[in-house]
Amino acid sequence: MNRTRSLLALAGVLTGIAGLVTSQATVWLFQAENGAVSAVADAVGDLLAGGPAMDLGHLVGPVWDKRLLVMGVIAFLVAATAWVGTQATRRRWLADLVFFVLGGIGLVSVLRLPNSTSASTVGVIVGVVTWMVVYRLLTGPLVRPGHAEPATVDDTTRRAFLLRAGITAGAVAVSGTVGRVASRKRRAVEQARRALRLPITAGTAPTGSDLGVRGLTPWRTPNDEFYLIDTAFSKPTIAPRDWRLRIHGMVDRELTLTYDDLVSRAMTEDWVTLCCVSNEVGGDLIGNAYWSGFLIRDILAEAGIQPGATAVKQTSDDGWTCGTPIEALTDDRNAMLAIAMNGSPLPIEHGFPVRMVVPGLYGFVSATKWLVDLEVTTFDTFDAYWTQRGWAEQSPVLTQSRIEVPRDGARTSNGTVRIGGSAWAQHTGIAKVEYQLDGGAWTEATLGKVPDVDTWVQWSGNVEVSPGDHFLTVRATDKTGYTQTSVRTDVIPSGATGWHSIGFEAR
Ligand SMILES: Nc1nc2c(c(=O)[nH]1)N[C@H]1C(S)=C(S)[C@@H](COP(=O)(O)O)O[C@H]1N2
Ligand SMILES: [Mo]
Repeated sequence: MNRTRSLLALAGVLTGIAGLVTSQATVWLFQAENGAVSAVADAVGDLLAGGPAMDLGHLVGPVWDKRLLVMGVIAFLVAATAWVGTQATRRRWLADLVFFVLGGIGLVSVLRLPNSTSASTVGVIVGVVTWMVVYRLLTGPLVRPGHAEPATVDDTTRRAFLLRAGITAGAVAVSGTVGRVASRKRRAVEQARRALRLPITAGTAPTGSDLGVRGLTPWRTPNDEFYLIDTAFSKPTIAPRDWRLRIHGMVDRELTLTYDDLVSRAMTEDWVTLCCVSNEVGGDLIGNAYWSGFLIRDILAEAGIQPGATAVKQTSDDGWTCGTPIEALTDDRNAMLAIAMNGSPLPIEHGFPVRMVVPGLYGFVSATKWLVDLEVTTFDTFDAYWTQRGWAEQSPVLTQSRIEVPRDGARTSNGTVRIGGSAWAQHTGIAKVEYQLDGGAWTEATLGKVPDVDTWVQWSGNVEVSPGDHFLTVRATDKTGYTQTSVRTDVIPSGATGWHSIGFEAR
């Protein structure tokens, strides 16, 4: 009887540890910043710091402070789950309740930290599910269904319990190891990335590209604010020395390039605005950076494009594919194999060590991150990742504009109100932006300076408003003379059309 109680407590402890490990392994695997335990420790630390005379950091230093808190959180969890284990016979429902409450605390702690991603949330969920499953698995042999008393521990129950405990421990060790290895690999690649010494510059934004209107999105998008879109839940981590690019298909000479082969070439640097086809009218899946890389047309010329080829199929290290017309890669635009963004080697999330950047085309048909393979071919031989899923085969960027100031739903002063935003038609160029207050006449906006047609442009203007509700609409005209249609279309299959409008209240 007492022995059963200890086994039940042991089952609880193992359950607790299993959930902690799978949760943390998830966070490592997806390379997120915040694990639940560390986040709860932070939360407890903040609570204590606000409390009376409990400045642990003062006594033991900030690092130990955090370590003590983490150990405290783990100790508390282990004690709680041990106790939950002993309750398995009489109050089975209690376990799930405790798991949900602990999971809830974990979730809140994770979500309050600014740098948490969805992987931190997934980590908490994985932990709670692990608890629920392992708890049932381990306490199963120790409770007699329908009885308030534990099963007596005979050899059969003990063996069943030990077997299940062993399986659990093994699974936990494996998941912990996989997570560790993933995070170590990431750290190693991060280190190799930081150690790179490349002849790259951060570029200088043209004077007047930023119009100085408060609240406008900066003309240059800093790397850590650049939107992120990809299908890779766990980002590929490729050390430069392991990277190879194979160029094959309809070419005279197959090429395989190493990172050193690539960076020994003449570099091209250029401002290019990249945007996503999934960007809704007024959306923010767009960013502008100074890219450093190597002209794809030179590399394709080295391989020798055979007559009849129309497309280059790109494959990423994670298997993602897209197709780009040969023409866009060989005409006078700076389609490049980019290795740096705003003067730093590509961040891992943005495709380190090498990605494609093609001015004028949406990312899903051109901007392959973690690029490893280029096949010169024709469009009819393949369907790329998104094309298989109903999106277009070819997809040039559509002329668009958006209002950034004031924000939709904002309150402004009355009288003269500064307004502004961005407009883009990459590789075509913006000729004119117009805005319209409350459905009145169109007024031409002031445009910021741009280096060429491959970037977005800021626009600004003034409106005179009386107190009350107003709405503001914007439209752009590109350098072909085309003015944005007001007809709203869905983003699928090849990008949204329509004018961006916002409402605001002047007081
Ligand atoms: N390997 C890979 N590359 C990819 C994608 C992807 O899912 N996998 N998404 C593309 C899409 S849809 C866009 S819009 C851009 C986004 O690039 P960013 O995340 O650096 O902003 O990358 C493109 N390259
Ligand atoms: Mo995209």
